[in-house]
Amino acid sequence: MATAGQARAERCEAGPARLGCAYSMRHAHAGPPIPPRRHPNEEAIFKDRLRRLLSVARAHRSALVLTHDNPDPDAVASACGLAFLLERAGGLDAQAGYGGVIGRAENKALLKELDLPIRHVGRRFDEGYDLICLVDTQPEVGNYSLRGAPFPRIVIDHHPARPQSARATFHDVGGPAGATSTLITQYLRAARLAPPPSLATALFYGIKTDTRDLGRQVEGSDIDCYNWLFPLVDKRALSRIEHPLVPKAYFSAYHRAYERARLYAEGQACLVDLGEVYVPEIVPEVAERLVSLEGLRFSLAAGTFQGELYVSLRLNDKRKNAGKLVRDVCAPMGGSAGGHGAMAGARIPLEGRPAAEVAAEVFAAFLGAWKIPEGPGEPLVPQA
Ligand SMILES: [Mn+2]
Repeated sequence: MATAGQARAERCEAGPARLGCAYSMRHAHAGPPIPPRRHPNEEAIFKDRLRRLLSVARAHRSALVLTHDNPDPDAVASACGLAFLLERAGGLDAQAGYGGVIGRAENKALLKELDLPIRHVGRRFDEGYDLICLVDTQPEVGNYSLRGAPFPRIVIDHHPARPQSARATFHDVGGPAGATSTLITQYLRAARLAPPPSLATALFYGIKTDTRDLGRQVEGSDIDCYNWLFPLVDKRALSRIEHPLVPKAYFSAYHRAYERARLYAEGQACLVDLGEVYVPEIVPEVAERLVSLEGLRFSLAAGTFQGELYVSLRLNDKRKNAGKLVRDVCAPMGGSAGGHGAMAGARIPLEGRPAAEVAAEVFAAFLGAWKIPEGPGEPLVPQA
């Protein structure tokens, strides 16, 4: 005999339109729920992919697992995860590496709290490695160090597939997955390898941040891997990562961001040139913060660090693709760009040009993409 609870659950599943269920009604605008499970064939698919990945890897001794410069948590976690997999399942020596800087307080805390075995690599390639792997980016994007290194043999990335990636002996690109950490977790699961708490925490945090707490560009596999990792996560460390201490410069940067931010087209766009920034990662962070403004279609932040202009775009507008937009605007200006649906970024070498001039050029191009006229805009915060 069905209990009252079961009956209620059945009514909810039957749909709000016919039977009325307050919760379903309230969330009806959110679209169909994403099933928190993997595709039925996913286990078999990743077993097969793992076999092919390892057969490529095992022909080598020593791997460098590289990710994009100024890596975010998903990039760091994926690099450490693939290095772990290659060591444990492939029997290779493997080192995770990145270029650029890790500046954002949460990301610094990620490395420090978990003591992750990832190393900063110089621009010159160390000949000691005989296998180059690339995660969370693809060869064509060009946003990683060691450009003189051999073409990566293994490429794993959830961003849309680029044609050049097919040149890698093993490539798993384009997902669908909200995070590269999800793909790496699936390989670990296929290999029956339980990650140690520090790696599990990093992968979990990678999925959490790239999908904005499973709320943006999320797939069933992300939710499934998030749940699988959860019991392995070091919760105290995670809490310290998510609530880090920040330097004074952080508050100045935000102060300047709010002061300089300009609204266009009656608040549909918010653009800000932060000028010189203390770490490049403050640029995407500010873009991410500003996109939460009511009624906004996109936010765009720019900032200068060590002779390069960093640009970050965030969209609420589902009709446009951030990755494509940023590539279209920044590539002709000599920039390297990466990103996907709702978030993307680029860095453009200034080559002696004034940063403000290049930023203005970039802003004009993005406003043009939305057919918004250029101009000074309205201040986000009324000036005293
Ligand atoms: Mn990612």
